[in-house]
Amino acid sequence: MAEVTQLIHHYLRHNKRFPHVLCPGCGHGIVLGSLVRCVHQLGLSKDEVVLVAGIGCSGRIAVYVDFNTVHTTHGRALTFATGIKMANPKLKVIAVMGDGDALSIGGNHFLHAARRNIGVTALILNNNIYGMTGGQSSSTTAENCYSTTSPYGQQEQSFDIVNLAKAAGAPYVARSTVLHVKLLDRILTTALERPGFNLVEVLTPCHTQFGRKNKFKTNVDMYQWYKKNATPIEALDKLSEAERAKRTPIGIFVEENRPSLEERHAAIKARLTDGAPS
Ligand SMILES: Cc1ncc(C[n+]2csc(CCOP(=O)(O)OP(=O)(O)O)c2C)c(N)n1
Ligand code: SF4
Repeated sequence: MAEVTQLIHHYLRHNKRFPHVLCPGCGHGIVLGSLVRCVHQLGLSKDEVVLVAGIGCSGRIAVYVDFNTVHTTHGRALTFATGIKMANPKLKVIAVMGDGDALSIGGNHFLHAARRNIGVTALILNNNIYGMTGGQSSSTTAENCYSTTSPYGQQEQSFDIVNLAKAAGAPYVARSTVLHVKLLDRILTTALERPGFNLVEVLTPCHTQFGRKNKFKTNVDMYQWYKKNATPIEALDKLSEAERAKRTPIGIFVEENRPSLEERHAAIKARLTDGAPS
């Protein structure tokens, strides 16, 4: 059996929820593939991994994989993930969210999970839109882009997820696109290996709800846009200021080590119960 088929049989609930709901050309399946590869490469058992998802098309990932999974409510994936990690710090907890989920309804939870440095990998699938419910603007829809709720162009300024995570104190902050699969595999593997709060943003096309309203004739045009505009941060310095302003930086933005919330909590517990030194 080909290796890819073996991975599918091993990690997906292939006999339950298929055919999947994702549209042709949707980037979410590429992220799912990367997640499976990274877990496999790290040699994690399915029982060690907990995947907590919010709602939306991105939230469907939790339905397809054969890890411990929880499909939670809009904006609350990180709150469930926090509880799970605090209850059993040995588990590898991953929260999968869309941009609408993580930053519109869930924005407050996102900031506080980063600030607390809870040991969770936050994987945000940013397609700049609410995909599943019909293409309403989210807080990452760029100014002047069209959506069902901004038929004359979005008038609000958008969030930059990387900058938000940095400002909130996340010790690992990285971004890729679904076109840059090797980078995606690399940053996701690193995030899964690290303690503390790890933010991985993935730019992923939703041609159905975003692309066709924003002058991308086909879903391939969206992938080509990523190819043209996404630029490794190391290469940005070589560009003129005007060129830099047009690019979307990808790569690792923050990589620091700080004790995670559950580690600090365990240390206090040990001090109070066993008299361990403070
Ligand atoms: C509290 C609450 N409000 C609204 C909804 C409806 N809802 C379901 S999916 C969705 C959009 C999700 O968008 P996003 O998180 O960006 O994920 P995508 O579908 O784009 O992957 C919304 C608004 C809900 N499920 N719960
Ligand atoms: S609506 Fe968008 S996000 Fe949802 S499956 Fe289709 S392309 Fe993907």
